[in-house]
Amino acid sequence: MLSTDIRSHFPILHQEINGHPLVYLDSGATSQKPTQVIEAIKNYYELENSNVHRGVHTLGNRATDSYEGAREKVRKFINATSTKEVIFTRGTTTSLNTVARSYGLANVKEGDEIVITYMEHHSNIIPWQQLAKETGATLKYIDLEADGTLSLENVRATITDKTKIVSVVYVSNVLGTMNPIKEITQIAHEHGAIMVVDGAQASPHIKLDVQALDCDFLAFSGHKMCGPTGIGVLYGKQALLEKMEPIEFGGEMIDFVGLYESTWKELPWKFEGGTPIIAGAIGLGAAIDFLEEIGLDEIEKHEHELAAYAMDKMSAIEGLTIYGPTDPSKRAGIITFNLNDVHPHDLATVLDMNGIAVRAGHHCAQPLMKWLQVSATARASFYLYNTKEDIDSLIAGLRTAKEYFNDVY
Ligand code: 7TS
Repeated sequence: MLSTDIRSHFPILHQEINGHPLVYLDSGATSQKPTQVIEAIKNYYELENSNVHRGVHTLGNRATDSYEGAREKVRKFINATSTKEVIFTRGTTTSLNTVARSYGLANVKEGDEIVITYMEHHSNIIPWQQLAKETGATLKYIDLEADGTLSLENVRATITDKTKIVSVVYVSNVLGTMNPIKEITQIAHEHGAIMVVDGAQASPHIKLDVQALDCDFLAFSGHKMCGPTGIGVLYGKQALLEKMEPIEFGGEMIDFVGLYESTWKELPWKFEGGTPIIAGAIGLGAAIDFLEEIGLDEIEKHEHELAAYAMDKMSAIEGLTIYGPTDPSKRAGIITFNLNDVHPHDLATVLDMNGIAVRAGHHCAQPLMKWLQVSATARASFYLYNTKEDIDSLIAGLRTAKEYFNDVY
């Protein structure tokens, strides 16, 4: 387990909610922010605030250095070969839409196939639905195994020579399933398709290496990995990005503007129209420093231990159903569950009365809810600052809720 000292870096955790110490188990929605990130953003606004890439005055140069410095931190974090492959976006949603609108519209035509899975977040479904509608392509879903994992047989059975794009979540935000991205990428490539990875729930928890995965695009968000909201990343292989058109046009992304024709800046800036998310990128850079100092391997190990501990304790609660892989080593620190017939919103409300924050609802994964044959679930998601005591509080909260609802349901 990681040291509980880590909690001292997160000011928000040291407060009471409804008369109880806060137990934050909703990092899957967004993580809390350490002082290092808050300070980096404050430092930028207090000492460097200026627009970037204008190169005349000192503050502008400082801001540019910090912004581009953050890009280099991201490059190293995901092991991209060049900063040309690292585009700052608003988050995973924007990154995935950029691939669909730019690469997708130029390369997908009627009769082609786009392949995703039943466990995707809406952000990795709707851009492809729209692309399929506009181009006449077919959207296909890879089916899941009963325990919510993907089998490579099903992957092979779904991807064909007509497939142009395969887009799969690395870690499911509902089931916690960790998917075999490297193997799926290989299968996609054997059929001449490109591989897009939704890394929103992976980047906070596991070491990413785009060269080892060989994926063509990777999308993730800063706010789930200790960084601020409003910043995310689209990684893309340089050869593909070079051929792609921007989807936003205006200042910052241009080289030359004439009356009727314009040319674009080189990568990565041609995809960053308008004043960029400077403070956000700097905050994300600080978050990466923070995570790397602790070590992604250590963080992953910590979460596996918490998940195993929680699953063991939760399985002992009669009437509690856990969805997803039963083997904790096959899942990240995300546990989705229902308690008897109690509506997850009611359950989350009672837990909140006890200071415990969990998410309830469809988790932006309605096709997966349909696959699970439920309308909603409750979800506890862990991060590096959670402890076994947090899990004990959850278990106690669940037992209280069970008693409370015994009379109601
Ligand atoms: N993909 C996955 C797997 C996600 O979990 C999320 C956000 C997104 C994409 C979208 O990320 P965004 O930063 O662009 O919004 N997931 C959740 C969640 O599980 N609860 O709240 C947000």
